[in-house]
Amino acid sequence: MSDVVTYNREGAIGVITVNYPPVNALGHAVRSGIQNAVQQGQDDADAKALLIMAEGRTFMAGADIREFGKPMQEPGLPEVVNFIEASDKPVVAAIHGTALGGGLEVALGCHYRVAVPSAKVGLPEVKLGLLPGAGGTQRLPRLTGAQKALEMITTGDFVAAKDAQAAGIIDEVAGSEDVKAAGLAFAQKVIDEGKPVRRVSELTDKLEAEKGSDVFDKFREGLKKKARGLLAPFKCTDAVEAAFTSSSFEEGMKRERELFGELMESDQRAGLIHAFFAEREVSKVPGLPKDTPIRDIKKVGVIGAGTMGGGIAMNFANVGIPVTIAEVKQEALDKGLAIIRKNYENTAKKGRLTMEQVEERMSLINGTLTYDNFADVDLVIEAVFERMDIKKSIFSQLDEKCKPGAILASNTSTLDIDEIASATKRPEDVIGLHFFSPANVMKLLEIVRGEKTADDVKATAMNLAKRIKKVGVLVGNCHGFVGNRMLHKRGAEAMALVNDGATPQQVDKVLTDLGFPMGQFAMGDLAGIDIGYSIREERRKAGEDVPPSWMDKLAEQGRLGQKTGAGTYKYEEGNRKPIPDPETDKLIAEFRKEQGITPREVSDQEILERCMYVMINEGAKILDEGIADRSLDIDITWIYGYGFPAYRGGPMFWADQIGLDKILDAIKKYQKEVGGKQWEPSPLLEKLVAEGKKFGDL
Ligand code: 3H9
Repeated sequence: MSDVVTYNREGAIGVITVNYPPVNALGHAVRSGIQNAVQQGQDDADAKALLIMAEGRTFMAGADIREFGKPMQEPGLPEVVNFIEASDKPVVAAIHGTALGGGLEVALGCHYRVAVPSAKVGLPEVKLGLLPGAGGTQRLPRLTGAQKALEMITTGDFVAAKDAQAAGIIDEVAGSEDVKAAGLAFAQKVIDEGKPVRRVSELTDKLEAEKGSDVFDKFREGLKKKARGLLAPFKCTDAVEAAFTSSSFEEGMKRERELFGELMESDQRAGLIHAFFAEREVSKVPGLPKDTPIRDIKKVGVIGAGTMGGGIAMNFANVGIPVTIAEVKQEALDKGLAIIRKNYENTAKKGRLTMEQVEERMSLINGTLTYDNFADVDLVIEAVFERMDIKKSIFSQLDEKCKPGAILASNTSTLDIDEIASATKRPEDVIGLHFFSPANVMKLLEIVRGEKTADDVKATAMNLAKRIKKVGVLVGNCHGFVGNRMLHKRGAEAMALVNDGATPQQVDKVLTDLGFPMGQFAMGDLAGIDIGYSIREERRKAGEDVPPSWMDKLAEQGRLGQKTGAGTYKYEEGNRKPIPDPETDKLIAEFRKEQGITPREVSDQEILERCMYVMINEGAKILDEGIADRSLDIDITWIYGYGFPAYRGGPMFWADQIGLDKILDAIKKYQKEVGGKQWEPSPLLEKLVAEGKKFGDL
C-alpha cells in the first residue's frame, strides 16, 4: 500500500485517507493508492461501509496538473472513479476544504457525500481550458439537472456546502468542522439504517425529465457573449448534453473522453495552464527568500482622493485595514469620500454587499487635510498627478512626518522611483505600488523596486498584495516599468498604423479578435486621451524625438475620451459603447494631408504584427535589462493588468507558441520598412533564436 493513501478500519468502517500535500492532487500514487485501498475495503470482511477522506488543508483539489502532457500511468482517473462506484459496500466521501475537478469526481463516484460547513465543491477544469474528464459531465447532471450542471461546469465557480446540498450534490452538511467525525458518523448511519449502494451513474430521473429540452441551445446562445473566444465552455456544454442524448452512461462517458482529448490538445489549454502556474510562480521572487521578514501593516495612508486614490483606499477597507486619505482641499476630500460611498452602495444594490458591510467599510476610511495624521501609519501610498516635482515635494514631507520604518510608496505608472526616493533620507523604505484602474477591481499590483529598496519592504509589498487579494508582480525601475513600457510601444505603433491608412476601428478589432476586452483606442478613451498627450508633451520638452500625432489634435480639441463624451470614438450620454465618429475620420484625413501622407490599405495581419511584435521585442529588452526577472512576470502583468487573454498564456508565452524565429524575421522586416528604435531587434531575442530556444527556457 502506498503511504500517500492508507486504509484503516474503525469499527465497521473502512477508512481510506489520502495524504498528498499540498492539495491532495490525484497524481499516479494517489490514484493507484485509492484503487488499492477500495479493493482492500472490499476484501475486509469486517468493513460494512467505506469512507474516503483527505488529510491536510483540503479534500482532493483535482487531477495533478503537473502530469498533463506526460504519458498517462494506469490507472486513469475515470477508471478509479468507476472502480469506487462499482463497490458492493456503500462508500461515503467526507469533504473539507475544496473538492475540485477530479476531486469532486471522486466524491461523485462515492455513493454518499457529507461535507463540513466551510467546504466548497466545484468543477474548475474549464478555467484550465479543459472539461471534467472523469465522469463529472455525466454524473453531475444526474444529481442537479442540466441548468445547474451547465452553470457549474462552464464557469468553474465553487459552490458552498449548503448550496451544494440544495442542488443535490451533497447529502448532508455536518454540524461541525471535524471532517473525520462527520464522515464516520454518516458512514455509521449508512450502516445502521441499511442505506443501499446508490450509484450516481444509474440515476436517470433528472435525465428523463429534461430529455428534448431546449436548455442546451439557449445556454450556447448565452455563451456566445459570455465566453467569447473560448473553446472549453462550448465543449463542456456538448459533454453535458451527451448525458441527456446518449443511450447509456458508458456512451456518455465515451463522448466526454473524446471531447476531453480534443481540449487537452488545444493551445488554449496550454495557455491557461501556463497562466495557472505562472500566477503561483510570480510570488516566488528570485533572490527574495521565503523567510524574508515582513513589516506589520495595520494602518494605511493614501494621498489623493481622486479616482485612483479612492479605489486604492477601498482595497484596504475591504480587508479590514483602516485607511486615511489626505487631500489638499476639503471639497476634493468630500467629493472623493462620496464617490467611495457611492461605489459601495452600487455594489450593495447588486446584492454583493449588505448595507451593514457598506457602513463597516466606510467607518474604516477617514479623511484628512494634513500629513500630520500620517505619524502612525505603517504605509503611505501617494496617488497624485504624474508630475515629478509634486511627487518629490510630497515624499520629502512624508519623510518628515512618518514614523521610522513606515513604507513610503508611490502609485506612479511611469516615473523614476529612485528619483522619488531621493527626496527622502530613507530610500530603503521607498517602493512603487502601481495599481491599475479601477484600482478596487483590477487584480494586478505592479510592485516597483528602487535601487535601494530594502528586501523586507519588497517582501512586505508582495505579502500585502495577497492580503488585498491582488496578484503582485515585482519589477525593476524604468520609464513605464513592465506594463506601460510595453503598452506605450503598442500605442505608438497603433497611432502610426492609422497614419498609414488603417482606421482606429480596424486596429481595435484586430486586438479584440485576439482576445483583448477592448482595443487600443477604446482603452485610450477610457483612460483619458490627455494622459498620453501629456506624456508625449513631457517627452518632447525633454528633447526626445516624438513625432506629431492625430491624437494630439484630438486632445487639443478637448476630445479627451469617455469623460468628455468623445475621444477617438463618440459616446452617447450614459453609455460606454464606442461609436465610430466621422469627425475623427476627418481629423485623421486632415492630419495625413498636413504630413504629406498618402494613405494605403493596411492588412489585419500587419496590424497584428506591428501592435504585438513591437511589444514582444520590448518585453525581450525588459528581460535582458533585468526589469522583469522572468518571462512569466511579463505574462501575468499583461493578463491581470491589461486584459491579455489568459487562454493565450500572456504575451511572451504566446510569442513562444508562434515561434521566436518568425517573430524576429517580422521585426527585422519592420525595422527596414517602418524604422525607429522600437524595431531594433532585442539582442536577447536574437540570441534565443540563434540557440533555438524560447522565453520559457530562460
Ligand atoms: C482535473 O481535475 C481534470 C479531471 O477532471 C480529469 C482528469 C482525467 N495539481 O493555489 P495554491 C499546487 S483538472 C497540481 O497556491 P490555495 C499549486 O501549484 C484540475 N498542483 O493554494 C501550489 O503549488 P506551489 C482541476 C496543484 O490555497 C500549491 O498546490 N482542479 C493543483 O490558494 C498550492 O496551491 C483545479 O483546477 C493541482 N490540481 O488554493 C484546482 N492545485 O506551492 C486548481 C494546486 O508549488 N487549484 N496545486 O506553488 C486551485 O484552484 C487552488 O490551488 C486551490 C488551493 C483552491 C486548490
